[in-house]
Amino acid sequence: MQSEKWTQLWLDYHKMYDGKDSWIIAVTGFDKENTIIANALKEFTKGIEALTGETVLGTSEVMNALTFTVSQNVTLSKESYRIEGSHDGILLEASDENGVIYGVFAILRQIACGKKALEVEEAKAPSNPLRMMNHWDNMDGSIERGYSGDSFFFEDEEIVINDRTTDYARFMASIGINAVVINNVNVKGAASYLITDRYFDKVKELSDIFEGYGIKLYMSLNFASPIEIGGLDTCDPLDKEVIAWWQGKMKEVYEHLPNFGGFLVKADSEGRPGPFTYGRTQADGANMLGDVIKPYGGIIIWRCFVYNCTQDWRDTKTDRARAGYDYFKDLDGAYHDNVVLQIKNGPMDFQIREPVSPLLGGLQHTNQMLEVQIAQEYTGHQIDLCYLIPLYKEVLDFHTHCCRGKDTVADVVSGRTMGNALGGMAAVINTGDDENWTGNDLAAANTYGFGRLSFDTELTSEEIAREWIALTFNLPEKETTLLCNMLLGSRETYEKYTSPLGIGWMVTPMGHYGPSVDGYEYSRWGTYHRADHLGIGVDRTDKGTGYAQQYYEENAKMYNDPAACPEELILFFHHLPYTYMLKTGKTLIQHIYDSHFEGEKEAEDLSADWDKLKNVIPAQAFDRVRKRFDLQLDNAKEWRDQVNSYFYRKSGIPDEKNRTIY
Ligand code: GCW
Repeated sequence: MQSEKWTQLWLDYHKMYDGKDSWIIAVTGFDKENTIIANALKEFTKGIEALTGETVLGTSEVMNALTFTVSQNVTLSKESYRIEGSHDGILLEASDENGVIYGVFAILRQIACGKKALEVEEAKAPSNPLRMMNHWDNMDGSIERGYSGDSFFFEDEEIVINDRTTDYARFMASIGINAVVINNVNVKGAASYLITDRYFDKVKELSDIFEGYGIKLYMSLNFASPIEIGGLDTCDPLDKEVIAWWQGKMKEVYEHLPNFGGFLVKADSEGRPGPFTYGRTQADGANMLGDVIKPYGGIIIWRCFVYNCTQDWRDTKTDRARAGYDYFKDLDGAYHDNVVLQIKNGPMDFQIREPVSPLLGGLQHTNQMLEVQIAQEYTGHQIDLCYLIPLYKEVLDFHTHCCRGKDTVADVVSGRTMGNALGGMAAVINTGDDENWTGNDLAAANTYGFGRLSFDTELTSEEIAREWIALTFNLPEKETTLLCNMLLGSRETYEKYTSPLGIGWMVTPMGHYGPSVDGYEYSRWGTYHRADHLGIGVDRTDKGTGYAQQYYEENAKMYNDPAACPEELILFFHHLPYTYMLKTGKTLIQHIYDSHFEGEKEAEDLSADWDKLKNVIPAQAFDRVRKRFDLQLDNAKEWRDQVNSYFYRKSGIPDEKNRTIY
């Protein structure tokens, strides 16, 4: 059963000051009946009243009232806004409805962060055209890699729509999200029927709610639909009958869902069907779907998570990290202009630290989009604290060297590098039907942060953390700084007690929580650390798998040479002896020991810091997080001890500091 109560996350406005004014609203250029405008004004009213105690009287003429003027300004770019407070009130200018709703939330955010209503000021255009959440929600109500309860979109193969749906849409709009994929990329069973009469009415209802907040609804697609729901015996993308089937299907989809955004496709990946079965390329598959959806203005987002998942650990040449680039680089330029390739931030799979995928910017003539994972699959299951925004920032700021100037990942996916219109950022979201939406209350900082960052990639991790704390908890300065520092350091803490130096994995198979050093070492997934009694790490240099050579020269050289390789990634690129001397003057093995002891200690500190916030955090939230810190401590100890014992036993080299290794 879905929970009947839910929190308001970062829209739980706190009274910031006692305002003495009342407000009227004036709208020029926009249609007040438009649902996005109407919703934006509702949000303004609700927010101002809660934040300042001032009343919003609507449009009736009232003497001495302040005016909230919403005005269309077509010279502003798509979805952008300008807000400016003055002694008369606030002016919000935007070129379109989305700009209005983002402007309203910007006003409320600034007040919640300490400005008076009449002091608000900002002009912003979104950094990315697509700012998207990917739900891995299944129609039975479960969520793949979900750690916050069940789906609030699906239950028992039905679509669920209630007040929570609207709140979800409000939250997403408030952070600048304009696209949501409602179902898991692994499309199976009932989910294949989302594009049939069985679900159209409900999907339309959902899509209308989203539309009211400027969000386009997208769905994940089963590439084998022509077989599974169409009764054909093939889904070969070049087969005439298959193409005709898809043409009819798209027509039907858009007759029912006129505002539908398009499809996300996981093909030829981890057992999902795809064009390879028919000897066709990824471009053949993506372009066929792109062509049939084009008349309706839809887009196809095609994932690049394609790799051989039946590897043998004895084979040291096949390298999963290479796969994305190997499969997609040659086809650069072949993809049609309503197709976007969605690329995971790293070449493997959302580990705590990976190099940036060489496909990002490696493709120079193809729409591309960055995929990150807010759901903490490998980063602590929303039990352990792990603020992921610093990781996303590193990826966005990475210089691909794909060209001179404008060569960062942020440049590439925003469209600035190639001048293309389609691209952006997508995240596997971490929400579920738990009362607090994200299991760990502090994990909502990642949900919030991803949206804000996708809208404005210039924001810093700290700015985002401070905003989120102000909006969610409105803490005094000292406590804000404490919590902010807890968030900012948490990713490195997690990295230290799990699998540092870019080695990754070592997690319990299947579940992906807790240590199992050899858990994936002999399996088929291509996820090896290659530790033996002499050393550890994967040789991905020109003498090894050659992965490092997939980067442009500057980066290829840097990664190829252990002395130049950033040490936090050194074992991703190099197989090194335990006696290898790191720049810190420590041997590799000593670093492994120290890092795990330090990480565990830092987890204890985090937990103790949380206790200092007991009096300022609402009791329920405090307790929920408290329980998770206890579990995090167990986890950190377990990781520390398992990893240290394993490497002590393998290497035979004792800890210089003589600490207990079990
Ligand atoms: O990391 C893997 C996950 C799968 C997921 C897959 C993907 C949705 O373990 O659960 O499937 O990535 O990204 O497609």
